[in-house]
Amino acid sequence: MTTSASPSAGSERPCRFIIIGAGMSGILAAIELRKAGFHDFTIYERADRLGGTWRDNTYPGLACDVPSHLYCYSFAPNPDWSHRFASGAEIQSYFEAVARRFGIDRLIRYGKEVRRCTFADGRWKIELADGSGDAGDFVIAATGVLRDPAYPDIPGLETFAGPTLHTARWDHGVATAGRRIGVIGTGSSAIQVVSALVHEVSELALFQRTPQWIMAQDNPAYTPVEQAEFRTQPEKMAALRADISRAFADGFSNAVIDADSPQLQAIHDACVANLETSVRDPELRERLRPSYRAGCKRLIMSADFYEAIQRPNARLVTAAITGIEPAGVRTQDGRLHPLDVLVLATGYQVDRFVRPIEVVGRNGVALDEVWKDGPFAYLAISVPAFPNFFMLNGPNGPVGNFSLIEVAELQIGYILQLVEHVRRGAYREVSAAPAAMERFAADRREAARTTIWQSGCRSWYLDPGGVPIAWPWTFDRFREEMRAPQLADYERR
Ligand code: N01
Repeated sequence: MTTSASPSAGSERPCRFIIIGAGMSGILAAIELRKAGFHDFTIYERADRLGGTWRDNTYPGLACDVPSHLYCYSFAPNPDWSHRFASGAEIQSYFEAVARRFGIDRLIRYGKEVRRCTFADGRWKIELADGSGDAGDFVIAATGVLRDPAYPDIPGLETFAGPTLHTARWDHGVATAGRRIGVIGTGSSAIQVVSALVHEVSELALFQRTPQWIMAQDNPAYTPVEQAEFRTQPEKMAALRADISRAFADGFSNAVIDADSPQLQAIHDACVANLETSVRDPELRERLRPSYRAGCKRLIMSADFYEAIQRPNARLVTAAITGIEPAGVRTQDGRLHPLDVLVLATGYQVDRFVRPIEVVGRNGVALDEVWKDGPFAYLAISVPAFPNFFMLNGPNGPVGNFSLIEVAELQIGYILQLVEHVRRGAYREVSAAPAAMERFAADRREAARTTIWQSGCRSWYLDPGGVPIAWPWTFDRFREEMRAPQLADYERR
C-alpha cells in the first residue's frame, strides 16, 4: 500500500544504517548521516584500509584527471593540493585525513566483507564472510563503480614466466627499472603508466587494440603563495571550485550527451591538433589515430603520452595479440615480443556494482536475478523491491570525466530526504516504484541515442547490447533531480 502521509505526521523512529564500503562514498555517507543526526551506523570495509579505488590503485603515474579542487568534498576543501591534478597517493592521503578529521576512521570495521544482505520483516539482515552478522533499517551500498579488475581472456596468459601486474593491483615489490615491460591496453590507466614507466625501463612495448583520442593537459603545481591564499581566503577556493564545476559541466559533461554539440566538435578538434602537432613520424601518427570521434570512449587527458611513445625505448604494437607465452607476447604477424614484466591495463568488470554481495529484497527477490540482463537503478540510487537499500554511484548515474564526489554528495542529500520521511513516521519502507523505474529506463535508452558514446566505438560505457549505461542528460538535470525526491515515484509502505 502506498501512503501519502506528511513527514511530520508521526514521532521520530530510530534508524540504524549499514554502510558497505569505506571509499570516497562510504566516508561521505557516514559524515552526512551524522550531520543529519543519525548516529547508529556501522561501516563495513573488506580491506584493511579506507580509500576504495585510491587505496587499490597505486600504479606508477596514477593521478586523477578531474581537477583536485573539484575532486574533493565540498565541505572539506583542501588548500594544500600540490598540483591542479593531484596524484593518487595525495588523494588517498586526503581521504585518510578527512576520515580522521570527522572521526569516521575509528568507526570503520576493517577486514569485514559483507557477503549477503536479506530484507525480512522490514529490516536488512547482514551476513559477513567471517560468519558474523548485523541488522539495520537501511543499507547504503558505497561499493564503488570501477572496483574489480578485468583480466583479459588471452590464451596462455597464465603461462607468462615473469610477473604479471594489473594496474589496479600494482605490486611495488616487482622491479621495473632497466627491464623489458609490455603494457596491454590504451585506456586512462595505460596512458598514465606508460608515461611514467618509459623513463626507467629498458624497453616498453605498448599493445594497442584500439587507439585513443588524447587531450593535452598540463599539470601546473600550486605555488606556496597560492596555497597560502587558499588557506587564508577560503572563498577563493570555493570560487575556483565553482568555476571548475561549471566549466566541466558546460565544456564536457553537457557536451558528450549531444554528439552534434559544438563543444564536442571543439574537443575533437583539440585532440586532432594534439595528435598532429605532437607526433612527428607520419606512420606512427596514423597508427595512433582513432577512427571514431573524440568522447566516444572515455576521453584521455595527458601531457606526456605522445612524448613517451616516441621515445627510442618505446614501441607501439598494433598487430593483434594471439597469445601469451612464457617469454612474452605473440602477435598475429608471428612475432614474439620478449618481456620481463607484463602489465595488464585492461580495465574493470564494470557491471558489478554491489555484486558479488548477494542482495535479497522483498519476497526473496535476488538482485543478481533482477540484474541478469545488466545492472540498473532508478536515478542510480534505488531498485524496485529493494526497500531502504540505496546505492551511491550506482548504475545509470553520471560517470565519465567529472567528479564522482559531486555526484555522491548530491545523491546522499537526496537519500537522506527519503530517510527523513521514515524517521518522521510517514512510511517505513521506500524503494523506486516499478512504473517510475520503467519510465526512467525507457527515457534513458531514448536519450542515450544522441550521446557521443553511441556513435560507433567499443567502450566500458556500453552494455552488452550496445546501449550506454551512463546518465544521458545534462549534469544540471541530475542536480535538479537530486534536489528533492518525487515521492510519487517511490513505493512507500
Ligand atoms: O580501463 P579501460 P582503464 N586485448 O576499460 C584494452 C577511470 N580512470 O583502467 O579499447 C587487448 O578504459 C582495451 O582495449 P579496447 C576512467 O573512468 C581514470 O584504463 O577495448 N586489449 C582498453 O584499451 C577510465 O575510463 C583515471 O580495444 C585489451 C584497455 O584494455 C576507467 O577508469 C585513471 C583486452 C582497458 O581500458 C577505466 O580505465 C585510470 C584484450 N583482451 C582510470 N582487453 C584518471 O582519472 C582489454 N583491452 C586519469
